[in-house]
Amino acid sequence: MSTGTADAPPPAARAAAPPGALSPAATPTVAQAAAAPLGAESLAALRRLAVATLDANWEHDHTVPSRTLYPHQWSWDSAFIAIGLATVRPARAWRELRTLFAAQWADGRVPHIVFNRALPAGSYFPGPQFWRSSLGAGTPAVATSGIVQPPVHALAAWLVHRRAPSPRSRAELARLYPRLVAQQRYLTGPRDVGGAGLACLVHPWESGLDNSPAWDPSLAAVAADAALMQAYRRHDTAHADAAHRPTDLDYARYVALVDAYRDGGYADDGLAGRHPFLVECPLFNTALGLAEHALAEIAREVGADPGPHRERAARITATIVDRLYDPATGLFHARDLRTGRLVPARTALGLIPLALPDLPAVQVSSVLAQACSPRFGLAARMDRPLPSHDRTAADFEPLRYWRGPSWMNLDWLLWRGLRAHGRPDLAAGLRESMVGLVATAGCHEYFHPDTGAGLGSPAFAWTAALLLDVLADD
Ligand code: 2M8
Repeated sequence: MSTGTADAPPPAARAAAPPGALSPAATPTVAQAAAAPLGAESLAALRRLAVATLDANWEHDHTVPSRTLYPHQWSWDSAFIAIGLATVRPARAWRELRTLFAAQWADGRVPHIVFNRALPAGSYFPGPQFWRSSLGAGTPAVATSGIVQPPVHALAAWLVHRRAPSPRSRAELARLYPRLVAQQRYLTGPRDVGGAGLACLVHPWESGLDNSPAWDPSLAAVAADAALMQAYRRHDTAHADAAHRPTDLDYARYVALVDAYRDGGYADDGLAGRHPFLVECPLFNTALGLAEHALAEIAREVGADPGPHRERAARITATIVDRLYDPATGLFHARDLRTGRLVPARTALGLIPLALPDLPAVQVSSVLAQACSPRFGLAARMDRPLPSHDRTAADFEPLRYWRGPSWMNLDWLLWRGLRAHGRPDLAAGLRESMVGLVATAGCHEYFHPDTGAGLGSPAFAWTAALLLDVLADD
């Protein structure tokens, strides 16, 4: 989708709220949309659509990812949301981050869900009664989950400040800084199960790419507890097409993993000997490295020493290259700590280390070659959206979430990497594809990787937020 000259507002922007209500059949493909460039008026309409989506999802002190599917506060969603809010409602962006970090545990972990106590039990599964976060040590008064998500918050805080710098935003940064440092200390301390300096995930949900083929072999080794599953009802399949969501077997394993971690009081000591799912993820650890880069900037701004952050950032990048890069595929892969092996699946996770500004040239060029291959189809003029999984793989599924569909946050991370590594041509192509997706389908949770049709929740907050960020970067 080109964003060049003037024309009528895009179809999704003309549709009534909630945005993206067009039926997939009526939605032009990204390739078709590319033939009809967007002008200033259309771009303004798209911005209004995104702001309306964020406003509709605002809930007294945080933004919900989706009113139906995800009605509480999610950790990495809030970071992406804050980045977009900074372009239009900076005070709210800081509020978003403050609310999330008010739920930080004493050990530094930032929980992946902060539950809204005003919602009835059953509005999301697994809810507070299942997580029972008070079983953990040093937990906040509010109910939370006990696992984490990719630490994109330091980057978010830095970008929010840079977008709208003011004495107030400097004060917000200074207040958040020790909390962000504690978050890093948790992830590189108790969570460094492999002992090499990377964070280890104890649940696929911690990756944010819950259902990615990258987790299949490790998840297959987890005993599914069918009896446990029968005691609960899934919430997601009541609001989304079951064929697009993880299978019941996957869910039974997800629940068994939560059960195991919770019954150990969410403690991390001895995880190597007892926990059935332990992986190092390229995206999560890229976020860990990006956080140290951002913390170096924040430290400078608030009068702290940036040096240790720079050193840690360099070490994390070197360790990601050392442990997660496979020269045979030219991509990064997850490492299963229980088998000691790299997981063979070539997913979009393997492209994300490109977002690290200090990624060595060898890996930059091989990841770019893979990104531009038919597996992912990145180009200066994209004819299809970027998929979340290798589209030539036998287990590529265009409709099932994280197993093929296109996601705005993966695009955004890669877009930043392309700019950091001197590829404005490819960055522009990816940006146009992102804008084209929302222009044709609305602020959907994810998109069909061939047609660009909207899938999942139709009014999804990070899609709206990251669109605002890329549009503000004109
Ligand atoms: C999805 O994950 C939740 C569990 O955390 C779910 O499937 O119920 C993922 O897409 C995750 O990345 C995202 O943060 C969350 C809320 O948008 O939804």
